[in-house]
Amino acid sequence: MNFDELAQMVVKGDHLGAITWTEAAIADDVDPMLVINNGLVAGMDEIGKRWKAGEIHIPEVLVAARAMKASMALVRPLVLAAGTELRGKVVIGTVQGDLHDIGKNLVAMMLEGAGFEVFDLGTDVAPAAFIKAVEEEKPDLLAMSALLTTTVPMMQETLNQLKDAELRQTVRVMIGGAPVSDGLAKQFGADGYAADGATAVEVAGQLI
Ligand code: B1M
Repeated sequence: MNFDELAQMVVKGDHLGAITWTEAAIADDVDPMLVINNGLVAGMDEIGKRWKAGEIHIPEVLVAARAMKASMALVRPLVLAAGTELRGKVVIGTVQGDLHDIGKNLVAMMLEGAGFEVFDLGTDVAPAAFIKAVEEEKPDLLAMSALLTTTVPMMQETLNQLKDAELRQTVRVMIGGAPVSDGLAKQFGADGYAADGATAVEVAGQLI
C-alpha cells in the first residue's frame, strides 16, 4: 500500500477516499499502526505545518480531521485489540462554564491524528469530572481548554482540586485557548501551554 496516498487524502480532506483506502488496507492485513503513523499522522503533520504557516484555515483543518477520523475509526479497534501501545493517553475537555469547543475539537483531532489516545469529556467540564476521568482513565496528560476570560480560573481550580485529591503527581497538565498564555500556565502550575493544535501535539509529545 502507498501510505502517501492516504496522507494526501487526509490533507485534501477526502474522507470517502480515506475510508476506501483504509478498508482495502485492512483487507490486505496491513499493520494498523503503519496506517496511523505513515498515513494519518503524516497527513495531519502536513496540515499542522500548513496551518502554522498560515497557508490554510479552519475549514481545511476540519475536513482533514474528518478524513483522519473516518480512517482512524476503522483502524482503532484493530490497534486496541492488538494491545499496541499508542503514544499516550490524553483526557481533554473545555472547562466548567465554557461551551466553546471548536478549538478544543481541533486540538483533540490533531492529537488523535498524531497517535495519542484521546478521551474527550466535551464542554462545561466541572473540576470533579476532570478528576474522576483522571482517576478512572489514568491518562498521561490532562488537557484543558478555555475561551472565556471568565472561565480561565476554572483551570486553576481544577489543578487545585487535582492536588487536593493527591492526583497531581500522576498526570501532566497542558492548558490552551485564546485567553490562555504561557505565563498563566506557569502561574497556575500547569506543565505546558500550547497556542494551537500543532503546538499542542508538540507539547504533548514533550510532556509524555
Ligand atoms: Co463565543 N466568545 N461566546 N461563542 N466566540 C468568543 C471566545 C469571544 C472572544 C468573542 C468576542 O467577544 N470577541 C468572547 C470571549 C471574550 C472573552 O472572554 N475574552 C466570546 C463570548 C463573550 C461568548 C459569550 C459569553 C457570548 C454571549 O452569550 N454573550 C458566549 C459564552 C457561552 C459559554 O461558553 N458559556 C459565547 C458563545 C459562543 C457560541 C456558542 C455562539 C460559539 C461557540 C460554538 C462552539 O464552540 N461550538 C462562539 C464562538 C464561535 C466564538 C468565536 C467567534 C470563535 C471561537 C472559535 O471557535 N475560534 C470567538 C471569537 C473569536 O475567537 N474570534 C468567541 C476558532 C478556534 C479554532 O480557535 O477556539 O481559539 P480557538 O482554538 C485554537 C486555540 O485557542 C488553541 O488551539 C485552537 C486551534 O488553533 N486551543 C488550544 C484551544 N484550546 C486549546 C487547548 C490546548 C491547546 C490549544 O491544550 C489543552
